[in-house]
Amino acid sequence: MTASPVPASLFNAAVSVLNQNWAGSHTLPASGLYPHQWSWDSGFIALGLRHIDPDRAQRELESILNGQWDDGRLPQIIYDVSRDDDYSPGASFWRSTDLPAAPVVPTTGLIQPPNHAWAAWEVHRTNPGASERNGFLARVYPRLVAWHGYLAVRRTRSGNGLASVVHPWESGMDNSPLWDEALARVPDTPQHKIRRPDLEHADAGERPSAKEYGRYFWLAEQYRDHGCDDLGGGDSFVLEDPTFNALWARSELALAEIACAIGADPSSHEQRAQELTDALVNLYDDSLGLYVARDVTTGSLVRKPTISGIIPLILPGLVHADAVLETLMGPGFLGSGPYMVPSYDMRAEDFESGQYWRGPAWFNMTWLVIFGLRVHGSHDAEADRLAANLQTLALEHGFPEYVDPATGAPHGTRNFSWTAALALDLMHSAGVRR
Ligand code: 2M8
Repeated sequence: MTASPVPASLFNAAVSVLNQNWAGSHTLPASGLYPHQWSWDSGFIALGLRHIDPDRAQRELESILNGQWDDGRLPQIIYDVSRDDDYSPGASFWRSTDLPAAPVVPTTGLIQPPNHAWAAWEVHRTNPGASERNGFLARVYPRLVAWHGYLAVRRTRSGNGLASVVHPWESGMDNSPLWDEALARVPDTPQHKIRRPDLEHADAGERPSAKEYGRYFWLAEQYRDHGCDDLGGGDSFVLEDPTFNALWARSELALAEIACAIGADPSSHEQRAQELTDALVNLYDDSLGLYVARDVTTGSLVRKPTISGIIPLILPGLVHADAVLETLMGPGFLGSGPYMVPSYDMRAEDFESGQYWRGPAWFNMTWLVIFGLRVHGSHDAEADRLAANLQTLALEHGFPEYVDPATGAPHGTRNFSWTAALALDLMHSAGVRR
């Protein structure tokens, strides 16, 4: 299926979404459902902002870096305390400012996938002269190095070099089928009384269930009550996720570029990018033909065919690239010609076309797949078709959070920032070989 050609008004409409969601120093993912700053959202948003206002793209990234903890972590969320009742868990749940290692701005203790160094490099490349004049790369480089250092020191739990997530929220794909088995071992009875302001902005059938929320809060409480120190309290859910680690590797490649640009030594970044790319073989599932998660607690692979297992295509030199490309083009993902890439194999028994991370197509994931196809110089026509569909669906449906892959019907919230930002990016980079 190919959607109709992109109307010229896409640019203005996307810019207007990003302007409406601009909060002075950063962009809200969506002003109702997500009223704070989210970490990997800011990375994706900066990729679009750079085309309309490179200074603002820099501010977006420097704003999330202002939430950095002393141990180097970049938090999942930086809170706007004036809106603490509008999202749960809020700043009053985490009480991060009581912890000596946390910054003065209130944040969560959890993290999200590390796409920031990659975004910083792309922001710089859009207008290198202006970026150099205001010292952008030199300012962000040490902070980004510290962020990756946190992952290497605190989050490599299994000895294979890959980072683990200790909460589904950390993957960015909150209720992905990859987490079902491990979550089933987690109690759904937290101390905290759960409020669901999210349900005022999105249909309950499109959000995680009450039971899932019980488990999310239980895990978050454990982590918080152990001082978010990664030493205890983060052991009930420890998984290695392909997308998280692929973004880390891609961001190490970007750090190598940044190091060169500011006269630093790129070799440690090149080496880590290679090590991470190589270590992904630990997550490869031959029978599914893609990467899966690994449960570090049990040592076993979680054999579910999700979009997370396709995203490592963003890396050059990937040993299993050909097999993953075949899976991507096969019947579970793009074979039946969906508008965008589904988040879960469309043939799976529990595939649900409108249920959050359990089937719908997301704009950031489709953007990453398009990037991956271009990295491997493969299936150019398919990359172009996906890029056209992404832009058309974004505009037609008011920049939805996600869509039904087969029909294109919109789901989740609207005026969603990364949808607008990535549509803008594709307008500017369509056809560009990476
Ligand atoms: C969603 O996650 C938040 C928790 O972080 C939520 O469900 O409330 C995910 O889609 C995540 O990837 C995204 O960063 C966040 C904000 O857009 O929303």
